[in-house]
Amino acid sequence: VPASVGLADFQDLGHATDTFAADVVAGLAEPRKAIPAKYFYDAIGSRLFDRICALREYYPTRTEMKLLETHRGEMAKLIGDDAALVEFGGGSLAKVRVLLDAMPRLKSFVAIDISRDHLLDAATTLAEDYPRLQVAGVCADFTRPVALPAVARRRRRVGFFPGSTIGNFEPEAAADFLRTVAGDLGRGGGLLIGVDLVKDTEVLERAYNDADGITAAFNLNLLTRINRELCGSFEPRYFRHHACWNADESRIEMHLVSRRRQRVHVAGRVFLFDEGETIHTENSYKYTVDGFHALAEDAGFRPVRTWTDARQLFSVHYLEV
Ligand code: AVI
Repeated sequence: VPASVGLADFQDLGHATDTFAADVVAGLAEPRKAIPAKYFYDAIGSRLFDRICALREYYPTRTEMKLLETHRGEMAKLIGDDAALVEFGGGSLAKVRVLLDAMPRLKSFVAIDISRDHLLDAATTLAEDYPRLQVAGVCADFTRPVALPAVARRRRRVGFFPGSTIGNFEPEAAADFLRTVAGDLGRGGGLLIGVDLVKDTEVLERAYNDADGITAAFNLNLLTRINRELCGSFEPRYFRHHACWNADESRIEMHLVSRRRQRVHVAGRVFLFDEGETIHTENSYKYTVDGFHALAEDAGFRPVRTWTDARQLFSVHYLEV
């Protein structure tokens, strides 16, 4: 059975694994060990992330969903039926359904994601549920420029980047990414983007330290992935999850803390850990509305409309190239 059954197009640009070994080895060799957060999302990590999104403590998903549901009429008008909608890092593609339900005349949708099987499943199910929509999938690292498939050519393009994934980039990388997206979309294009807001420390820290330990499992799964794919010898039980708010940098940091002094093999190399030493696995930057507008403008976008909830937990922005 071809990979693309039910889909108008499916392309795998092969970005998923080609830099994993090099990035992990380089990151563990740093004086402050760090691994890029994009490597959380193997098949297991993607499923754990879907469970995070359903957690009581993890307010971003629910709040953004509510904003999409409340304002989808206005969003649909800004996107326009003639556009090709392009989702960056769509994961389970649950959120875009809210927009698609409000846009029965939309013709084409492209989902770009790094997790191949997860993308294939989600895009195929979406194509079955929206038979009049041409659905294409591109398995790619969306931080690199992506040549969009035929269904998105010769159309105005509007990007959809929900979930505050922009917060997982360093601010400079976020601006670079937005510039790349502006290039993918082209003149006249738009971008609907979800951005988590700065707020009370307790609310923030609870969202990354859930009582069921799903976020801890998500963080620790990185070690299991390294063991499987890079001949690693991590003992996940000798590490613990740690997440805290860094007010100076306006970000939640996630770390894996070594519970003891230990040595670990990865891809033929040996790495030493002191007790209490950490691997910095993720930053999740939080913005103010003004701070995000400044970033978007710096990257060549014009903020057109911003929606926030009553508690000012989360924001969704429509920007134009
Ligand atoms: C995908 N990204 C926006 C999530 C976040 O909140 O930064 C990833 C995540 N990490 C821990 N929980 C969720």
